[in-house]
Amino acid sequence: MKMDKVLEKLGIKKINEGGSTGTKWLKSGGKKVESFSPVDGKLIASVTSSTRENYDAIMAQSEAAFKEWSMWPAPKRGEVVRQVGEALRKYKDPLGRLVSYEMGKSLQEGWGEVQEMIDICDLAVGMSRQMYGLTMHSERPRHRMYEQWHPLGIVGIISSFNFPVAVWSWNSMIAFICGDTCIWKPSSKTPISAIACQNIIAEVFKANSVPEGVCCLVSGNREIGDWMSNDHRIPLVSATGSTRMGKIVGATVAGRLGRSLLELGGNNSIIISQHADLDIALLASVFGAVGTAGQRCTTTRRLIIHESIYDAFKKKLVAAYKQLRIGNPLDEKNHVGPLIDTAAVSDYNNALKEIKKCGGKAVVAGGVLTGKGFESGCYVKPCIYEVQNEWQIVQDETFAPILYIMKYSALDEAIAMQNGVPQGLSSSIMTLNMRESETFLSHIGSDCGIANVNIGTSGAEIGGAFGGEKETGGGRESGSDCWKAYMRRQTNTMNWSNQLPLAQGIKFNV
Ligand code: UN1
Repeated sequence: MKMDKVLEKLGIKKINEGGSTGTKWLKSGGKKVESFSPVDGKLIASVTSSTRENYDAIMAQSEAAFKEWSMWPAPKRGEVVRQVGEALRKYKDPLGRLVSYEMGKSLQEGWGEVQEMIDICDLAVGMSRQMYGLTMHSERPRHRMYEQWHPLGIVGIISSFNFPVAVWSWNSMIAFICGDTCIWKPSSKTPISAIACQNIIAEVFKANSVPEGVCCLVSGNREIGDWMSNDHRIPLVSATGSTRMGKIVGATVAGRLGRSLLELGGNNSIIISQHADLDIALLASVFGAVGTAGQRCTTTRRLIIHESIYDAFKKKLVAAYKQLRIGNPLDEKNHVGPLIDTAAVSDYNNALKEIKKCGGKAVVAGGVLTGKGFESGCYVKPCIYEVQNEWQIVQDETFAPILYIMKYSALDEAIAMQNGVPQGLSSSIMTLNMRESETFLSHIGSDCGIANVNIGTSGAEIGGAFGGEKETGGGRESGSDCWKAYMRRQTNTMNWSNQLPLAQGIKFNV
């Protein structure tokens, strides 16, 4: 399908207003942001940034909508989300293509991202009938104690470029069934994919007469993130992106004692034991390191390989990297697309310089690709370097396909290396030895939010809670009881006796 057709199908115009309350776009005199594709450097379309005036109008509409929406029974809200899932199935092909073109990930991964949205809709529909509270036994006679979960209000969502549509859906679909309204600030690097989502939502919301203001979009730069973080009308800000951004959002929201849900940087490793199935280990490592051109928070950045298989595995890696096809991600033959922009290419180059300075040895050398098909200047070679875990460059997350490899001799040493970074998102071990895998999964094993056995570090399913510890921010999106993050808990005690017995046996008579 030609990109013009894709854009037309998704209702994208040449210039789009960036602020919406659900089905209505707000006129804005704000700055025009142009979205260029990293695939071929061409302009996709433009979006007009939301002004402060737009933002306040959207917030007011969202507050009004919350009053009505939160009164809809949860299963009815779930029915709307079910229809969003249906609409996403209908638009999976064009939306996946747009994500691939605007962000640069392979078409398979673009479709995969939309599939992740469909999956979260399905999870949310089921959850809309299962948001249980507990009843407790009171210590006082003829008293009933129970807890209820109430909607929170407006949920602010700040999402990053690398999953331009899925991350929003993990938050919004769950927030919707909880009775919350949402205000979404997408990455200014991928604003068109967000407009497309809003158009899909509008179709469903119109058909169901969902109050205007339940699903809002505010496009623009960092300033909007600041407005949201400082805004006491937003009880919960969910932010996905860099640790640097998360520290600012987290501190600002905490400063007003609001809640934040942070899903930040990762520095994920795979331990490859001498007891591993090396074919599985190889595929998982290569997909984990080069998938999305190394721009997932779950990307495999480090391989910690047992000394007895180190050389053999290194050979396999080199051979596999030779097979990688880099190029237009919309061409299904290609494995690796471009980085998001030339600023990301600079970060990649700076990291390579730093690795060399530290004495890192190239196993597969990196470099920027030029020539036919690479005119956007965003294509780089996936590369592999032998390094030391404690080097600062290895401790940092560089959002690029740079894979670090290291040797170990004993499992506890490997686990210490895996844990010896500031981030704590995803981790895995490749082993067929049960003592090793159980050690890795125990509390003396991986310190990450995600720990896998014989699976790579990326590609988590929405059924499990997603997020990590330490500088990854501690938040969890999706997964079993994720709805609790989008609601407030209330404890209720009812006295149906004809006395007032006090708790803890306290006597008080007047
Ligand atoms: C991210 O990069 O922010 O586990 C999310 C994965 C995907 C999500 C990545 N399900 O790789």
